[in-house]
Amino acid sequence: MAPKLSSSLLLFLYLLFLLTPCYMTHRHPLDPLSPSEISTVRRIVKASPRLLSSSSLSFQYVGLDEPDKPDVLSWLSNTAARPLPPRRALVIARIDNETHEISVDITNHAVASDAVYRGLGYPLLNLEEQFAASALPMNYTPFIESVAKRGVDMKDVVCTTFSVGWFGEEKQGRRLLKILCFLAGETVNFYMRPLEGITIVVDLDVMEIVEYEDRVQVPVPKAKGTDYRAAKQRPPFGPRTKPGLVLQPEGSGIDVDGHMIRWANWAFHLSFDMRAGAVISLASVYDAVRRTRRRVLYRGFVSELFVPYMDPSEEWYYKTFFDEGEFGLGLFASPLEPMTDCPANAVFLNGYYTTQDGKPAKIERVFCIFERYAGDPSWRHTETGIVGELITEVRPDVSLVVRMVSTVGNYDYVLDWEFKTSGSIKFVVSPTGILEVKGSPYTHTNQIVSDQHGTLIAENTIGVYHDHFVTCYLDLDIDGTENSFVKSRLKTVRLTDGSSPRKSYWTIVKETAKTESDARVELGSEPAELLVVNPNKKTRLGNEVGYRIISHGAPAASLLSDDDYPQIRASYTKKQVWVTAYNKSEKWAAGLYTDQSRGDDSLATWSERNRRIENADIVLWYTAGFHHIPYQEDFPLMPTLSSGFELRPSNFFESNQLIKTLPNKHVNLPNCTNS
Ligand SMILES: *[C@@H]1O[C@H](CO)[C@@H](O)[C@H](O)[C@H]1NC(C)=O
Ligand SMILES: *[C@@H]1O[C@H](CO)[C@@H](O)[C@H](O)[C@H]1NC(C)=O
Ligand SMILES: *[C@@H]1O[C@H](CO)[C@@H](O)[C@H](O)[C@H]1NC(C)=O
Ligand SMILES: [Cu+2]
Repeated sequence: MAPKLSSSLLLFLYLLFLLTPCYMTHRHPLDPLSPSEISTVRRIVKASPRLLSSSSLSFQYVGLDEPDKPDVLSWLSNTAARPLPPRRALVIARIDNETHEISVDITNHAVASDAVYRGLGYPLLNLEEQFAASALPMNYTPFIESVAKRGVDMKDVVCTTFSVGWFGEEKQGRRLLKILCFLAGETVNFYMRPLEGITIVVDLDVMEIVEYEDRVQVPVPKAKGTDYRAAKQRPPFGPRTKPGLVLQPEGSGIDVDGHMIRWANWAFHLSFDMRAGAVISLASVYDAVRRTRRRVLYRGFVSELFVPYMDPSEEWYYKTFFDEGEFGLGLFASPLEPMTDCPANAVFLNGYYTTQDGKPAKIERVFCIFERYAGDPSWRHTETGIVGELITEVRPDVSLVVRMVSTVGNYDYVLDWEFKTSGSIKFVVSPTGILEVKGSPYTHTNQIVSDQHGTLIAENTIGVYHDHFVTCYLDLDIDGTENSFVKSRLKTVRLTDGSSPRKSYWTIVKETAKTESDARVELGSEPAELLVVNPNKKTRLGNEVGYRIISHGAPAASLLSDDDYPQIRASYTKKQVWVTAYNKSEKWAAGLYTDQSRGDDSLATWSERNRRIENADIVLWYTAGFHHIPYQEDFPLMPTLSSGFELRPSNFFESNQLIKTLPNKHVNLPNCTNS
């Protein structure tokens, strides 16, 4: 819990920073808050007169309150002459059991506004309150008795926190968390050893256990075979591969200038946010024919990650997590390991989040950026049709990857944004890490008579069915802000008049979405291509310039019934594609206050307004989904599984950009010695 504030000290600090000059170290209006800005925000908030009389203050979210889009764009068009737009921070804090939305003007050292949020749902959970909550069972007598009853050692018990969800309660109650405990001991993979049957509920505002139940006793799965550390492995070992290395004899092609990244024909801004993780802004691609940079993506980031489990029992029904809105993809980002998380040629950047007490905290190597050449061609042709000549032209496919890994408890999500020289932007999410499993009396499938809501993946271990829905926010600005969403439907035409030996062919029928209701798409329901075009800009041949979105991986939509509570909270997961009118405050697909939310602030409800989206500033939302049926190979830790999409230029360039990309010279590798 937050300490009591000393008002005289704060008044002193307040006066002190009024006298301190403001140093502008930022070069870009979208730069994330620096550690010193986070400290400044903390001082300003703590010194605000309204807070001097309060007894508790806990920071839940602090991030850049980005300048309005027109201000960013006008700054961009004239960076030399203009100062940066004012720097502002959005602070979401809990003060005396209330949620406050505080806008802090960093440039002028002032609280610009402070409003109590009285709507539904609660802010992002902070790390410190989760640590505090998960320590509570250790001194809670009924729990100690439950552990003893299971014949296991208290010193091996590890507890973690889980959001409680919302299941139809009419009155908004308290800020609660559930605690689940596991057994470590001979293994570090405690997630594979749940102490099933115990329900512990903590009230975060008083930091006390308010509900406790020990309902059923289930065998705790054994530790054998669960540890994944190399040092713990015994023969027979797995497949062997020879070591390999990336060599770039002419050095790196990546130019990192503050938060601006330039590489080949791409330039973009990369920022870190404690909720969203990586935020890509102002991605533009150089067009060699037009000799100009062309805007593609104003902003792209993961907006929400919904993970509902499919076991309705007392101990499991509530497991319907919003990993981003409740826990924070940035807050749970893992420092990347050089040489394994990222190749040898990667450059690394740090990120900063804000602690419960408002102080900056660093995540080392939160992003890696690397040039990828995986030995694949980007295009090729062999020509044998010309007498006396054999022509073969091949170009390597080299791209730039921005990577982050978010480890939200048991799962790790590898999140990649990849920029290709062809003009494509790819997004790939690859879950790996540890399944959430249920302890079970069963050791063989022949004992199972009823639906276990999962797969027996090891003795006494059920890998429970679940989904992962990763929703991306894509504010595309193709060659400008005004864009349209076009569905090119492929339609079979029957020929019956005998005009051709053929009986059928397909052609396309283009439909431009007029309003938001025209742009809710369930992928796979019909053959179609989905494009964002700029109807005001045409190629030399008269086609509208655009990008299309291509699914990589089977599209998945939620299978829960519409009236199920988790589905009401994540109703947008019934469609994979939505298009909304741009609105600066509509960023989080499951709402700004996701913890215990009820779906009233969500992508689907915004879309209900049915705003005009033709030739307008629009945002495309794409959900990459996985229905995860666990298999034995997911034990004791699952290998990566990938899904995502590609944004691919479509009548954007006059022709294939890569024909005029000259092949690299063959590189003579220097003699390598093993010294
Ligand atoms: C916050 O709420 C709890 C009950 O949930 C209460 O005990 C406590 O006194 C409240 N604190 C303040 C400052 O109102
Ligand atoms: C922008 O979005 C917010 C949140 O949905 C809403 O309250 C507000 O009215 C919207 N503004 C406009 C101009 O539509
Ligand atoms: C090393 O390079 C020299 C020429 O520079 C060459 O003659 C020799 O064969 C190379 N050695 C190996 C092991 O490739
Ligand atoms: Cu999964």
